[in-house]
Amino acid sequence: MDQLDKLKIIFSQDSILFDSDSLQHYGKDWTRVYAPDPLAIVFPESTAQVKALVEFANKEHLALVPSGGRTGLSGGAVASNKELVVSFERMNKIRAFHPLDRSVVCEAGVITKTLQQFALDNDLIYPVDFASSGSSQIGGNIATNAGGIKVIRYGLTRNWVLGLTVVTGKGDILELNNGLQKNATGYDLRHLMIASEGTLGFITEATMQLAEKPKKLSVVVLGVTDINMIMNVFEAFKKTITLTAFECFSELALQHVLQAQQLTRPFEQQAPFYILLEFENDTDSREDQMLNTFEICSEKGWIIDAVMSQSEQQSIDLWRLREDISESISSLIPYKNDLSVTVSNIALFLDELDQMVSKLYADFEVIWYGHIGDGNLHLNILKPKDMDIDAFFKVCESINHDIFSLIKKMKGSISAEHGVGLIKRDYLNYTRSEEEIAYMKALKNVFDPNGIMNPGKIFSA
Ligand code: 2HG
Ligand code: ZN
Repeated sequence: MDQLDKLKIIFSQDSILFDSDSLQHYGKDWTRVYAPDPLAIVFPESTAQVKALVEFANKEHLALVPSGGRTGLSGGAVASNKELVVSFERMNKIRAFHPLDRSVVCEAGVITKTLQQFALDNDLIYPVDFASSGSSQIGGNIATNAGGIKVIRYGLTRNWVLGLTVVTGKGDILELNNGLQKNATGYDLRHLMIASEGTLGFITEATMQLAEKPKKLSVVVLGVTDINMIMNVFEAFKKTITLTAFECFSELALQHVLQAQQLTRPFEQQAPFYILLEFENDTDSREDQMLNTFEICSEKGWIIDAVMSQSEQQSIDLWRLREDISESISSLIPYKNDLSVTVSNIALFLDELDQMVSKLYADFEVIWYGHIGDGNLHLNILKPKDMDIDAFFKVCESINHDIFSLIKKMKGSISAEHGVGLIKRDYLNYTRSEEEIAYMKALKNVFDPNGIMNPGKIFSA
């Protein structure tokens, strides 16, 4: 009996897929660089089934790849080596809501938007947000510690996880932190699981914290005269208003999004860079403070023009100028960088990176955007139309050393929020020391001694 036949005994026929369309669909994430080649896809419906599956995989030496919404950008959910894909699609129930704790118990496959809507229906918010919230799942968000557009105010996914149920690579079920606010009883394994990309265990359930709803938010888009002015503007606004987002994008990025999404410019005048900021605009004085700061920034020559949302719809439209960039350039085969340094270092970093990019990537179209208020920049290099994909990726990879050395010099990260997966694993040493990587590998061995949990992700199998 082969592994597939044995699997058919554990899982009913409608819980396993192995037709070629499904293998293609579930074997990849948004990276689209690796050819999917999984063995099959299974759809467990409970933690107990995941445990049975992990026990089976250990006996059979079968590699497992967890699969959420597969919106990742680092190859963390790619199965290209006859692994069994474990989809959490059917574990999509919200199991409990505790109003006094403001917490929600979700199965791993709950879609981010569903949780956000559940929170709104209860006059609260789930504040972690990003463009892929309509398809990404809570389990995947936790496994990659997803960031997004509100980190400056609310932090990363990690901040909102009160409890986890995890099936480890050994097949044990761990209930971690049980929704507690306070629990000072030693090592917090919950935090070890967050961002572990399914390499230690699979998250099957999570207790998520919700937050109070802000009264009114307004969105402002500003045109900036020069890349080096962005952080001056940031400092000025950060001091005076409560920012819920501070994002940037270049004129080239704007051009792509306008064309691909049929949107209109925020204002007539072109600027080399734009800032999108969102702030809590709940009193008249807050709006006055925003306007005063805007005037100061204009007088100093940092800003050339601006627009502020006057309605919910206008806020949504302005947000699209930033949020839709990634999708708008996806068909142009971008080589992606997701870089971060401390916010204090970002001005210096932008300056050095700008010089480096104009020299190293002189022949390529480079698209700048990101969560600059968190110190996080997404630098996307577009493939020239007439260049072969492999040759293009080779050139980009050969340039990585220079860019990542700058990151290392500034003690930054080669992957701020997209994870390591397959795409960044060879560069881990630019952000993590040799000793740290050795501890990480030792931990992997404790939780997953047979190396069956998402092998080859974060570091080579
Ligand atoms: C964003 O901030 C996403 O839009 C995607 O993290 C970034 O496409 C990218 O490089
Ligand atoms: Zn991002």
